[in-house]
Amino acid sequence: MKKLLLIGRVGAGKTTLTQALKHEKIGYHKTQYIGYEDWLIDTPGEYLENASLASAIALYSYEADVIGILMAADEPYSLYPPNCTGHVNREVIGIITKSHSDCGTERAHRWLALTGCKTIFEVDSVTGEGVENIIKYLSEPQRKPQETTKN
Ligand SMILES: Nc1nc2c(ncn2[C@@H]2O[C@H](COP(=O)(O)OP(=O)(O)OP(=O)(O)O)[C@@H](O)[C@H]2O)c(=O)[nH]1
Ligand SMILES: [Mg+2]
Repeated sequence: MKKLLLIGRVGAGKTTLTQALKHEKIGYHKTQYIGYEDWLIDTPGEYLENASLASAIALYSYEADVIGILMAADEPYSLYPPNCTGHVNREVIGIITKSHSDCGTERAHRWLALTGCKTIFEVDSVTGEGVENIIKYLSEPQRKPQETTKN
């Protein structure tokens, strides 16, 4: 499995997605510190929301193969600056959680696409909908960086 680092604002659904990906019982658990287990790294939302903690996310990204940036379908605004994936030297995927939400996923899709994410998943971690697509993606071999040609 590729190792996945999950980031997103408080309540975006990182821990619930972690539980769903590991086929664990879904239950609320506030993340107080960065949880590093097997192929998943769960982070507290405060690390994304607070500039003084954000550098820890950058450090942990070096431990991961893929960075998953989460956005709940009902989030009122995006925390991610446009083209921010360009700063990351790892594959970055977008994950829309709470996809059952009345708000729909279209707006979250647009915001995640704006960050530069080419691959975007939609999940509902509570019902399990869409979660297998992420597991399948993580099970596939790592994409190799494109070879550069010499002139
Ligand atoms: N229906 C539904 N509820 C969700 C989903 N993801 C998260 N939730 C709910 O949203 C709340 C917050 O989810 P968490 O997984 O704790 O969020 P988090 O991103 O880990 O939050 P922090 O640890 O505070 O950063 C919980 O009550 C979850 O049950 C989802 O995909 N569908
Ligand atoms: Mg959490």
